[in-house]
Amino acid sequence: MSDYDSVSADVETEEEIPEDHPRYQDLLTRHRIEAGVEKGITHLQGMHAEGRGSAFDYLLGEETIPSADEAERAAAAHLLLADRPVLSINGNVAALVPGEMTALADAVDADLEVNLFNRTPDRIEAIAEHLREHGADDVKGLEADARIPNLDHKRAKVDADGIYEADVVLVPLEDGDRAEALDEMGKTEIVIDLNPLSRSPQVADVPVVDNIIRAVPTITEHARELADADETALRAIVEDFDRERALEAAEERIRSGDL
Ligand code: PTJ
Repeated sequence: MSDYDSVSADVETEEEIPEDHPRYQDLLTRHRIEAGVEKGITHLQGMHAEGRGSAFDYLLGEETIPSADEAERAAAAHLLLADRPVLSINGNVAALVPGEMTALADAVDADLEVNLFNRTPDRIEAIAEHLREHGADDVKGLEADARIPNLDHKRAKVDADGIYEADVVLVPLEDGDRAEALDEMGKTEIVIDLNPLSRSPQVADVPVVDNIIRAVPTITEHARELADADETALRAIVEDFDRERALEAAEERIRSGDL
């Protein structure tokens, strides 16, 4: 029997997951994704994405490695420097960290935009409502009155005054084609993805190789600490960050981690 079997089979609510379980964070993540699917927020493909992420997290030791923390600090600095920062929300992000994304948006004065790979009006509406239930007062993504160039019609839809006009975008768990298309638009792209070899972190200005449930609160913490920093100090953090080194450090940890 695996570490999970005895617990996950009969867990009905989040509160029933024992906090002292050795795989607590992973059980919690899996539970939130299942609940997201049941609520019509998360696409079934989100379960596959979660499984892939979970395997990489296991290999990373299920902790924020030092290079990821540096990336999270650089992400906070970029968001604070931005004129029009936008945080992108898909079905997995909404299920896993709705309140945490709202708190980050508040800390860096960013907009939240629902931006789906498998786009349906019902899921857009359900996710916007879910975010409002978690404290968001203005949710973008419902207008979809602009298109990301070089992507097929459905996957290209964004808000003209949201992602389309943004200078800095946080796109967690993003599809590779869309991450590349946003990069080609010249945006500063922050990607959260547990797989450092995936195309999205490979094209990101700031690849954050960490579980989103740890990454988002950490970026918010850094943003709060840096709230009074001047522009020179923030620019120095951005310039000191080395994206290649961050990707290499994560890959090295995965290949040589002590499990
Ligand atoms: O809600 P939609 O329709 O927009 O669809 C969202 C998914 C995630 C299904 C869609 O964007 C998709 O299929 O994504 P991919 O191509 O599977 O990429 C998801 C990436 O996120 C993979 O590289 C996973 O390793 C990674 N990932 C999964 N869970 C986490 C994660 N990264 C960080 N934290 C996680 N909890």
